[in-house]
Amino acid sequence: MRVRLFHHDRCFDGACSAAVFADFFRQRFDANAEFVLTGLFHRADQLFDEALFDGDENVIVDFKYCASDKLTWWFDHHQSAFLCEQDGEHFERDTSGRKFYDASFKSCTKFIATIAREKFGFDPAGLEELIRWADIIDGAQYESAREAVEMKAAAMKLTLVLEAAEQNRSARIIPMLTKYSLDEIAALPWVVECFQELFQRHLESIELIRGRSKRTGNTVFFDLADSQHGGYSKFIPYYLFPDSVYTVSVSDAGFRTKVSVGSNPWVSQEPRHNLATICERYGGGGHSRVGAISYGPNEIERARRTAREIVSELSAGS
Ligand SMILES: [Mn+2]
Repeated sequence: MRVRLFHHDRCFDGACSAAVFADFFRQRFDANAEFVLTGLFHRADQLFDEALFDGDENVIVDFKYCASDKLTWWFDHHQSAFLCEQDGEHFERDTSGRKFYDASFKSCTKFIATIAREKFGFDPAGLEELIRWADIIDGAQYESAREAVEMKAAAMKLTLVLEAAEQNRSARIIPMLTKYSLDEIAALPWVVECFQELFQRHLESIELIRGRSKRTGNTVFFDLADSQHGGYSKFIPYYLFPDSVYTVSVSDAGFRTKVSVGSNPWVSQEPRHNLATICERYGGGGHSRVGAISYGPNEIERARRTAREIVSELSAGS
């Protein structure tokens, strides 16, 4: 059987979700299933091409819903899982019992493992480390900004490699995630080499963000649209400004101009704004504590205008 498996790309949780789903499917449905991995990104002009659903099973994990009858499995935990009302209604009408949504899970990896165990008798033994780290990383549950920025743990090294990766790199890593430990994968020579190069850039990003950040009340803003540092770690601002609450940035991700909106996971007060809701107003989405809006590559001015509006909304009264 051929399984077309779509997953959130450039994302540790997206990679682990694909790996855990494949393990589950092999264990409970077809031990010889062949998986064809396809990474998905959030982008301005996103629409699923139905022709892509060419497997015996077509699966989406850790990514928004697609209202196609060819979709046979779906798992997501993003607040903005439905692009429009019709998508939500299509999901509500589904009677397959194989499409699942729960925004209360910190990682889609843990969500898949939980549903697979409770509803399909899957035994997730051996996947505990993967599930625990997906929850820490997707839920930003690090001890401190320093832990997040220094990237000492193998899972964090792999996150850096996956987030920057070309599609074929995640396709190389995903099949290993359920076979080897994270330490073993992070120690592979090609992974080490890739990590070291990216970590050097990460150190440069820290200095760039330090120099460009402007603070308005509780909100830090920086503009990296003219730099090649679009893939910076979202924890850098809280490492540099530990008492800030929100970060807004504009960056260039090549195929899109991105406005990122985040909140500091280490300040004790719960943020007053739902960032996914704010981003949805501009056509973006995300989770309550982190969101993003994608514009076309030539819409930098529009992205900057949006960023200014969001900075004034978040910093008002602070
Ligand atoms: Mn996720």
